[in-house]
Amino acid sequence: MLSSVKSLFVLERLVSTLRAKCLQTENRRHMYFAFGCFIVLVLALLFWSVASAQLRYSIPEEVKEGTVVGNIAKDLGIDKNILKDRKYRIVSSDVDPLFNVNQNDGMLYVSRIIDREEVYEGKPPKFGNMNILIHVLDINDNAPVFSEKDYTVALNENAPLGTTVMKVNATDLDQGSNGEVMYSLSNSVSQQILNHFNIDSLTGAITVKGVIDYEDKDEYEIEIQASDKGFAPLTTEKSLIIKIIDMNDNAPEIEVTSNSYCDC
Ligand SMILES: [Ca+2]
Ligand SMILES: [Ca+2]
Ligand SMILES: [Ca+2]
Ligand SMILES: [Ca+2]
Repeated sequence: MLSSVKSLFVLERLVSTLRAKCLQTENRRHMYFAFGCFIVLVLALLFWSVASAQLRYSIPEEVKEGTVVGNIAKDLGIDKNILKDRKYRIVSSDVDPLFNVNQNDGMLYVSRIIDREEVYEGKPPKFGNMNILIHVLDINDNAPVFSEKDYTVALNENAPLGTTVMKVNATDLDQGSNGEVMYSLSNSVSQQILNHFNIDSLTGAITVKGVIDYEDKDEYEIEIQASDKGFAPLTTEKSLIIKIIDMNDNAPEIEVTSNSYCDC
């Protein structure tokens, strides 16, 4: 594919040479006809060559400005002076382009920090008539985000074991394991909470694990956390408040007081 781009430049030179020779010959009419056919053929070939040419590179997101993406001149197999002579440059629909070509050294550079989560849907930049496909590799730069700012829920005392109290949800913008979320109770929660509640690491469902007694405790505040599965996981914590509803589960207690009275 890249050799076709190189041939583009060779063919251009060949056309120039032939044209010069044609002008010198006496039988110009026939030569012009042959030359015309040749031009059509060459243009078709050029069009095909350019249309099919494509460069591909990969870089991680968030690399600093000035990072080298690739050596365009070398990868096209052309002299970097040609890039300069023909004023090849990156064409982008973006007002603030992500990449630039240095016409002196033929290298493609990062113009500004690239956030994969921001530019993933962007159009590929063009170089002359060529698309350059630059795959921006994900890094784990987003922590999970809970769907709610605060979580508060009411729960009847004596709720059966296994009752789902609430289901929390968090999402993560990163890709693959960097964006997969798992839930847990925070390391800081008390033994009392661990005895009474459980969280499903996959679904975020919080369930009753022990006997809930309003007379024992009427409110729980549980720190839950969502972590991604990145190599260096990122974690977000959130409070869940569970208000226990009193049920009529205690019979009145009759207190009998005996008073001694003497009417004597
Ligand atoms: Ca990012
Ligand atoms: Ca990312
Ligand atoms: Ca992440
Ligand atoms: Ca009770």
